[in-house]
Amino acid sequence: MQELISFIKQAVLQISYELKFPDTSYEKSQNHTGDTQLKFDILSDKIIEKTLSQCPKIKALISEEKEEMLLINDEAEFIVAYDPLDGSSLMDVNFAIGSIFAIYEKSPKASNLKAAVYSVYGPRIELVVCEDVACLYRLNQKDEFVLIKELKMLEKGKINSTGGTQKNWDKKHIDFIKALFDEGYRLRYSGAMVSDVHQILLKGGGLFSYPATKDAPKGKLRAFFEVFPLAFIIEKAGGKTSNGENFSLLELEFNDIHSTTPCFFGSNYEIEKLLKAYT
Ligand code: AFP
Repeated sequence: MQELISFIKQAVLQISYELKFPDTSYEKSQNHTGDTQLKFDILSDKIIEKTLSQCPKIKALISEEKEEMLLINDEAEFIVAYDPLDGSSLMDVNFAIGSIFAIYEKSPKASNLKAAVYSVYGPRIELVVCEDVACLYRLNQKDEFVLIKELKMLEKGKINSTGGTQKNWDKKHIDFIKALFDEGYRLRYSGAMVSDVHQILLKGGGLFSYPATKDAPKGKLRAFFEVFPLAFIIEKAGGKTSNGENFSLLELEFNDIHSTTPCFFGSNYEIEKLLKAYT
């Protein structure tokens, strides 16, 4: 696993170099889900594909930017699903964005997740790597990722980060979010899931949610490369997750690699409150 993670670090480092002087324009074509792609989305995808293809441990790659899984080495054991540039619509405003990686053994299923990694390209380059515990690393001047600390969620947080178009929320979500604000929670939402969840993890608590909405009844965020890896990290750090009905996002199963799900990530208090409000 360490060898595989070192390839991910190389790809992250390369993307972080390219981000210093990026082309922030859009391609004329669209991807398979009909999204107009940034040139930088495609560049990040190419960097990750090229770097990870050299890792002998990787059987296949699943990219948010590609319709099909890419087979690399049938004999190898791990499948890496990745979002090359999460929050790319924030590139023009120079907010923090990131890359997310889920490492599955044998086949892509939440129960086969062995590790998850994400990077944050902000004022600093940070990496969270999680096998059994979630560890924060920072890039130093020698281009090395230096371990800073283990990350742990507290029992309860203070921030509330919720996505989706509010006019399309249903009443139970409106009431639940209002109840958190009435209790004193403060709004924190950038529009890059990786940065918003990173904030909750670093502050030790709070809630990130992207609910089912009238226009997106199955949510917006993608299970295999966004939701599962971040749920794995939050739960290993002592937090909780749910889709609004169950006790963990990691219980969910999907056949389509581009499936989406409503999702909630937080500390114990907020997820218990969610389950009482929702069920
Ligand atoms: P992009 O990568 O296309 O910018 O999408 C980002 C994202 O998938 C996730 O990072 C955000 O939490 C979510 O979309 C924001 O969506 P809303 O703009 O609907 O809140």
